[in-house]
Amino acid sequence: KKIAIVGMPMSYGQPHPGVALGPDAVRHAGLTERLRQLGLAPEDMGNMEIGTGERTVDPETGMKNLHQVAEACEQLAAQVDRLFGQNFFPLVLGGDHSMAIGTIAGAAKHFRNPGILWIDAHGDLNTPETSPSGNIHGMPLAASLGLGAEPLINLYGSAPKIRFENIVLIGIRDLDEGEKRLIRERKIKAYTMHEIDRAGMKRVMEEAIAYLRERADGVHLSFDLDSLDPSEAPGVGTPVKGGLTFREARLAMEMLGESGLIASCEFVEVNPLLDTKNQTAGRAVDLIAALFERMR
Ligand code: DIR
Ligand code: MN
Ligand code: MN
Ligand code: MN
Repeated sequence: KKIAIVGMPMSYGQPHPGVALGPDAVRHAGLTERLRQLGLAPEDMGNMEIGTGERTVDPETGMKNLHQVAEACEQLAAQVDRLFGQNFFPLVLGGDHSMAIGTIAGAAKHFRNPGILWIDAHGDLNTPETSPSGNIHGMPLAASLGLGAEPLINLYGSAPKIRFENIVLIGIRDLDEGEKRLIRERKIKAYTMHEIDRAGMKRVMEEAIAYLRERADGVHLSFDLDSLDPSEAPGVGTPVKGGLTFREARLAMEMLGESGLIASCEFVEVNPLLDTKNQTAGRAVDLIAALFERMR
């Protein structure tokens, strides 16, 4: 399958300037060259166009830039849908994580039972009611499950896009109260850093892959670079200590590639203005290469 690279310069889901430059930072770190060295011939579709409207806060819900995010995600969903239709493997570069609402909406059209592997320091399971910040990058997984504001959950098809039992979270270590409650009540499969430390990444990935293989007919990988430890990936808006080592993350990508389970992916939250020497984009390239190297 041919890889299609799509840049999504989304920044409306969070407050830090610079995350819209993420896709180009990853290109500058040598993405297409690395994939070509693996014998692949990726096609770069360029960046999506994002509105430039001013930032807003909904007075009733506290949600920030709701309509700007919804509109951009709708466009991305259509692009991902189109690429699947043309038999591409979509590789989407972010941009803040609110974009996942669009990627998942587009990908979900192509599977009866879509699955999600969500690798992140955060759960991104907030709703407008539980969000402490109003930032939509803390809500995309909830929205894909059908929880949250109407314009997000019914975007590019009606809610829900995925089922609670078809998602796995890995690397989480910073959850808000409402997110903890949701994970507990809906029995969401989640591996925190504590569990990765105890069982090891190999075991965690074996379990996650077996779990998703049993349930889903196609899995989307949503990789937030803040899942890595900030010492390896400082260029993110919300770094959290105690994260994945590069080696753990690379092993996860290699095992996923070998599994043949992944149908689409996104690597998000790279912010070159918060980075040192573009190293976070560099790690993104390394991890993308590790995923595809084992896929053939
Ligand atoms: C926090 C931070 N849970 C929120 N979320 C982040 O604002 O909802 N997600 N940083 O990536
Ligand atoms: Mn995230
Ligand atoms: Mn995160
Ligand atoms: Mn985020």
